[in-house]
Amino acid sequence: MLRPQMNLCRSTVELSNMWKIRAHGKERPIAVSASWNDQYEDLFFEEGPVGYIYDLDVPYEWKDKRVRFYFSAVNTKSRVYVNDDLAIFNNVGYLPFECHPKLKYGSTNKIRVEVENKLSKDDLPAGQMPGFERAGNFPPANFDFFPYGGIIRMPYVEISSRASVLNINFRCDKSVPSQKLGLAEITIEMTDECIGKNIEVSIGDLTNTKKITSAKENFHFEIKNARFWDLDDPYLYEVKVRILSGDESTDEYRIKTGIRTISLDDRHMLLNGKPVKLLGFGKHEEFPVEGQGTFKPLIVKDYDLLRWIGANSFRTSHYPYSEEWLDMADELGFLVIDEAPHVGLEKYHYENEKTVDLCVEDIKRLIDRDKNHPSVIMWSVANEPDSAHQKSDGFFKKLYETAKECDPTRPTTMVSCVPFCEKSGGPDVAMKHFDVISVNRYYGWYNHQGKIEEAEKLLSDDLDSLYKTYKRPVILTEFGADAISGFHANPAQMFSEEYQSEYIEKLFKVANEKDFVTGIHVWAFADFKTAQNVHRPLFNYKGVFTRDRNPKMAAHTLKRLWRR
Ligand code: GCB
Repeated sequence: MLRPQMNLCRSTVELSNMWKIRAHGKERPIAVSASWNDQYEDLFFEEGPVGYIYDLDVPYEWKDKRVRFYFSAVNTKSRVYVNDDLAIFNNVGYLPFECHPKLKYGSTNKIRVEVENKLSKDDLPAGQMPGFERAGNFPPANFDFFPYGGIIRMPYVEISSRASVLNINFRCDKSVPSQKLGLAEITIEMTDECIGKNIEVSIGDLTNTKKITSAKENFHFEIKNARFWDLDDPYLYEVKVRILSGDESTDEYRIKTGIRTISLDDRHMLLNGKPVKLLGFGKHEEFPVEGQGTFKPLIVKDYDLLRWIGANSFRTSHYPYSEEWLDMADELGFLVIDEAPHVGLEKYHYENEKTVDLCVEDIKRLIDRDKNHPSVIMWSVANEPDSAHQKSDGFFKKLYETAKECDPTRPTTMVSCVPFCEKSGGPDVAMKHFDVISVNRYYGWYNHQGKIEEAEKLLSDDLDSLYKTYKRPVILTEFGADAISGFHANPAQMFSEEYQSEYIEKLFKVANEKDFVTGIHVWAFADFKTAQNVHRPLFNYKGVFTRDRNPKMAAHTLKRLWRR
């Protein structure tokens, strides 16, 4: 699936006017792309179903066109109705879906999206298992961020010719950086109406044309003296596809992508054949008032702060972010670990056919959406599952294989916190399936509280033993400490800015000295909203920036450690 585009052959309408929300017997204006929770006080804990209403004028000229409704993300379950006819049901949050509803041309069409965001063990990210009501979070999230709901990302209507490009898959993993040789394999999927017409594909100044004989065509390009996408020179090539009928183009689609290779040796991740160390954060895509949504100034601001602090990477913890995030990473030269919305997985999910299928579908849809971004260097199929449970072995093997089938060109990981947050007890049984060993460790915070020196030793031994066991590159995907901005203590004590700063500096240095540690991500980039429980005074305060993006002491410390 391609996202909608405005170009010489396609028109795209952003459904960005105020929508109406129908909830609690009232109809009120509501903004998309943002969550409903913080827009009205009485919707803060709303789980739906609520109705989103939009009147769309559909010109008569669209009648002979391909009209596609594209929802960038709706959290979490939704049914789209057009003029009261069900057009699609979607149960995957954070990822796009599309439909081609029956329309009334030359008339106003009523769009209604029924959205439900009730946490349950059958949906992902997962709700808490029954039995946790007394001691658990409210809302009952089996994860540590606020379960925001609504049409969180922009919906579009795209109008194109019936002879249209449907998908583009760009691969360049066979390229040879040392010879500056770019080898690109481009697969184009099209509607059947394209068959018999011509297709023209170009990259840079190379162009190839052929007659379309099937709905899928492959192209190979050899780009001599290629300019490789790299952290210091994130050069993007334009790939342009045109469907031609005689001299006229009936459709066109352009993507910007980069030529680069990602590979591994037994200690490092290699970008264009050279070891690269990931320095950065796990973060969240959320902000006051908008909740989870696409707030473009925030994206710009966060990249500016990532640059300021000297980071080169981040993980889209714990769900896929807006596509705009990846566009910017491509353009600015950041490396992204792209994570599926799989947090809170446990035994129930491994044993239940429906949740297994849902996870497989998430992975396929994540990779389909993000496969052409050079910034995406690795897939993460889950964060902190109960990977000590025996059943997680087969489950994660399946997710690993799914990711590899969809994309053999990128490494795949699973982020483990075993043995610290396991439910089942015992060692991790699923990590062995993955290309990179990613672990979250909180020595000096959740265990050995307040004792940074002990934490240094424990972390060091732990990392060494992981490498000894797996002989693969290791990423410390999370370590961190809460600090409430303005809390100070001498000597450093938990929750003070001093403690967070000292903890991050000392543990960073421990991990940084080990050459098999190919990445170090601090948890977290900024403070964020989460569900209520006694450990969280309104927010998770592990950000090195406050929720409104002001630096804490630890941010200055990292800037000193990271800026080259
Ligand atoms: C973790 C989780 C993350 C939490 C963090 C914390 O291990 O992956 O979602 O927010 O710890 O602060 O406890």
